[in-house]
Amino acid sequence: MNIALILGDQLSQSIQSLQQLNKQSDLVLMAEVGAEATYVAHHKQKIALIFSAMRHFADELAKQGWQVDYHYYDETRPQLTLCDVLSECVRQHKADQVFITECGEFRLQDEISTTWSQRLGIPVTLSMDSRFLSSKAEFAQWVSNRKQLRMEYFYRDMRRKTGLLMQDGEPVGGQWNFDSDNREPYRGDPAIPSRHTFQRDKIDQDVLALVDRCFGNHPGQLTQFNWPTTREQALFALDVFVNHQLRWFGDYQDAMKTSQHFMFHSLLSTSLNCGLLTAMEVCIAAETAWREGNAPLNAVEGFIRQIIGWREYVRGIYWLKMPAYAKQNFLRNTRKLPQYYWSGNTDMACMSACFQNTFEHAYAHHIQRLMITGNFALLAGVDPEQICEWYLAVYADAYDWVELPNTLGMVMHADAGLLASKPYAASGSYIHRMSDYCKNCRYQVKTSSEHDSCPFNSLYWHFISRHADQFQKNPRMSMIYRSYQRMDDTKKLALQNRAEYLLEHIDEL
Ligand code: FAD
Ligand code: DLZ
Ligand code: SF4
Repeated sequence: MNIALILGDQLSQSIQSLQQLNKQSDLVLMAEVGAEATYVAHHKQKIALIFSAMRHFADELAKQGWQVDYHYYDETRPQLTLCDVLSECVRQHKADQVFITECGEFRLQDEISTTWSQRLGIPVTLSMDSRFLSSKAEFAQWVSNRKQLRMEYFYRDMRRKTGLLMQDGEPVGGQWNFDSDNREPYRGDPAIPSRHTFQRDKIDQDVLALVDRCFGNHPGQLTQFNWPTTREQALFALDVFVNHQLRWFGDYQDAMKTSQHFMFHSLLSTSLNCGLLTAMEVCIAAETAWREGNAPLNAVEGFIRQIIGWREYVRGIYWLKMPAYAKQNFLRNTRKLPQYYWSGNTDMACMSACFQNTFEHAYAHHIQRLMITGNFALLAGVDPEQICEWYLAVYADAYDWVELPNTLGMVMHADAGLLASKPYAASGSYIHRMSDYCKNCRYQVKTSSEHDSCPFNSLYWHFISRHADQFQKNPRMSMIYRSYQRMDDTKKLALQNRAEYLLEHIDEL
């Protein structure tokens, strides 16, 4: 008998390990284990999502005639690892071979490929994860042909490969990228559609109770849990997004508004990343909306770019550069992560709004992650490992392959610009322009060095000044360095004093 171990983020009918089994004679194993649920302090909703989606997927397989051995979380043995459960299963069934689809995180992939076969005493065959459009080998090949890595060129190749938004070998609309039409601030119109509430079945309810009981010390709340936990629900969420929100996605992709946690974003990353949806079907649904006149090209192109461009690109970089990538710290940052990242308690209204979203929903949209909580960590010089751990823990869509390049590379610039040619550092003016947060804040966004000035302002100039060696020759930053050089010395000193005061009292903001 052969066993296929299907992991919590491999919940796809097309998963490779399933194709290698014989339905009549072989066995599918799925296991809820403490080791995976606690290797970082995952948000309660993330654990609930994975356990519930795993249970639903196992039921689906069983209904299709697969023999499934499902290991429920064992409250009496919270330390169990996947390999512990697998070895019990191998022993019990006297299995000949184990099939596993390569996993998303280096941590586990490395452990499986270097130790499991020996530990189990039978061959463990790892197969490629064909759910991604670009395999690790194809990405490495793509990189080897270029002097400079740019996501935009990779994205164009993915458009050619998939045929998405292409006509006769050319991009539809005559250009590859419509970003210049996107990124408006939001002024209250059009109305943001409210999010659909999913009915919770017995499986969901059991899992929510289990997580509440066993992972009560993990961050976040369960009360607003509303993630799709079945493929059917995920397809419904895709349909609602494509037909009711996608048309505004491009225009308001970067906009933020108090109490509007989701804006016009899709919330599909959790379903994509655990396997309930495939990247291609999501993109085809978006393309169809454009072809049928239900969404404009700028929105659809922008959305598809995030998936076949950024999502595939960061995965490529991750596998190309791991494990050394995780240790990079180009800016030599060492500051401890301020305590409000875990408690949510801060007077900075923008940060507080993002923390609220994060803890209530295990979600924040891209600009909240990049330009608020990420930007602050960059300006404050937080140790990349600590901020990476935070992002991996608190978002329901977080897996190392996608979280690490986004945080360490895009946000913290710790990879010396491999992912982003300039740091995404910004002062309070950017936040003021793209949101309404500042009007409810105890800090003043218009000033920089007063006792109540917006912390982002002086910290921004402190960042610019302290990293002049790394960035002043960067052509994309030359304008900002010229502005800084033109600033008079009294102003520079006042900014410096305010920033240093803030850094000394960073936990109290
Ligand atoms: P939408 O805004 O609706 O975008 C559509 C889809 O595009 C997303 O579902 C996602 O699959 C993809 N996408 C968009 N941007 C990116 C990106 N930069 N990288 C990869 N895929 C992207 N995304 C994750 O899926 N998991 C993570 O752990 C994660 N960590 C992040 C950490 C930081 C610091 C930052 C700045 C970004 C991170 N992202 C991560 C990317 C992005 O923020 C999320 O994919 C997005 O917010 C998910 O919400 P959504 O489904 O509503 O996305
Ligand atoms: C994230 C997660 C959690 C919380 N729990 C489990 C689990 O109990 N069993 C399982 O198979 N997978 C889980 N996962 C997802 C894995 O951590 C994920 O497959 C690896 O990190 C590789 O991407
Ligand atoms: Fe954030 Fe500064 Fe605006 Fe307050 S004033 S919300 S801290 S940007």
